[in-house]
Amino acid sequence: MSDISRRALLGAGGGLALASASMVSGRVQAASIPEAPTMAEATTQPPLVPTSGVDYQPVVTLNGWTLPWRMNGDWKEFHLVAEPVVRELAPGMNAHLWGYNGQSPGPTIEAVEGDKVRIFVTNKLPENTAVHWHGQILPNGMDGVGGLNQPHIPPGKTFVYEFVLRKSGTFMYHPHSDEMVQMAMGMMGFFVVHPRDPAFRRVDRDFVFLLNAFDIEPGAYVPRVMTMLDFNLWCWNSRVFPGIDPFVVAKGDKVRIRFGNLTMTNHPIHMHGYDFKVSCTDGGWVPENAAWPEVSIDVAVGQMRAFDFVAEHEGDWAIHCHKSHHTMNAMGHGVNTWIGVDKAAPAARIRRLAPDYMPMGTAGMGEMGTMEMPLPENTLPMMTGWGPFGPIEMGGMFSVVKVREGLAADDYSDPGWFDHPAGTVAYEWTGEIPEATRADAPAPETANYRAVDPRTRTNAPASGGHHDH
Ligand SMILES: [Cu+2]
Repeated sequence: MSDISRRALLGAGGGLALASASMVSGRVQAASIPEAPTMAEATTQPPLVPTSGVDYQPVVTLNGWTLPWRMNGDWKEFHLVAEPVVRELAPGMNAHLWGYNGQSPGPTIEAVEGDKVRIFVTNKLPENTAVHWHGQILPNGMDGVGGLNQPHIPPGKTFVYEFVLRKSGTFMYHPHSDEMVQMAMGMMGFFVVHPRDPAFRRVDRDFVFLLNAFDIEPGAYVPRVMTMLDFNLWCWNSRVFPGIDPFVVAKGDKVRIRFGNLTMTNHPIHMHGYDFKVSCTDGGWVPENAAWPEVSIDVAVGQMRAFDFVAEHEGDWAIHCHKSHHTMNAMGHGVNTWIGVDKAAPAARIRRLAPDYMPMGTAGMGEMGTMEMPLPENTLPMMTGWGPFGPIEMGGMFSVVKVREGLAADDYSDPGWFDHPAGTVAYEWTGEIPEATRADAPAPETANYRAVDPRTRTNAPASGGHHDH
């Protein structure tokens, strides 16, 4: 059976499935390896609440899942399988990627400060791999740089990583073998270590995701792996808007959002409606009295950031990368700028040859948000998505923080669109619009300002636009 049909079988019934240990190839005795769970869904899965050991608030992996573990004596054991996967980037587009345990990114590894972790990594890729545990303080031989700290893991083999989690915080894992190709193919995952003290910096909702990017030509399925900067699909956890799930929180919750950047450029992540405090990086916790207030936080390549806020303001608040081409899906860069150009005459002539021809772009590109243009198979519109008031005209790294009164603590289901209180939505002005005052005209008698001429630094009287020298 192919990997995909086997996964489809295991995934029958949806969600989590457990591969029996006998399916694991490699030299390690099957009886000593924990099961390798696999995931069939690209939607956000429920967090795994610990039922023994230290209590913590588990993280919610955006459009992802948490890797189940087993205790073996005092070792917490996990099993990652590096393998080809099919990932839905958004409904209507599947990408043929490499990942872990059925998805890209891989499942989130979650444990507690002081835990002894044993992580089995089985390589089902057609080439070598190795796993680096980004940000962890560990023995040099466990750091996962193929060739430097360990032999690369050949196809078909399983290696074991063992280390003690020396500090709590926000970490990730990714390959350190043929790294450029393997990350361009989607191999990465989140790694959260909770504090030993359950009360330390505790929040009510804790979301995690990785920023990644692919370069997939319209109509294609496999990313171009030699692309350096000009990626065309800007993802959160290998999803693009409108495929990215909302961040659902209850009014009054303490909320943490953590993300790591494994793309090849920086991303200023901006959240509307709130200011927040940067609380943690991949280097550790930011002391509370030193945390900067922000509304956008730039995350450089290879960095992780976490920010905290109290969800006081109800509503549907946009959260997105502030690079505007990162909230677009695959687009042609060779498109001319036509703003202000009258294309009526040439359009009429082109239509004699191509009756469906539509001139576009003379008033901006927003019209693409409403258009259902024929696209190549397996291709997403450049901008799309509908809200309660019309097209949202977004793609890529965009989602919505949905803050609602009275949600149950474990309820992460989409509550639908915000029901605005009467009189709180921007509205159309239908009255008279007076002519704007021109710079050289006298200010109206009702003016409650006065003009200052920067060239003479004299203060002009409110009644006039000229000055005495
Ligand atoms: Cu960006």
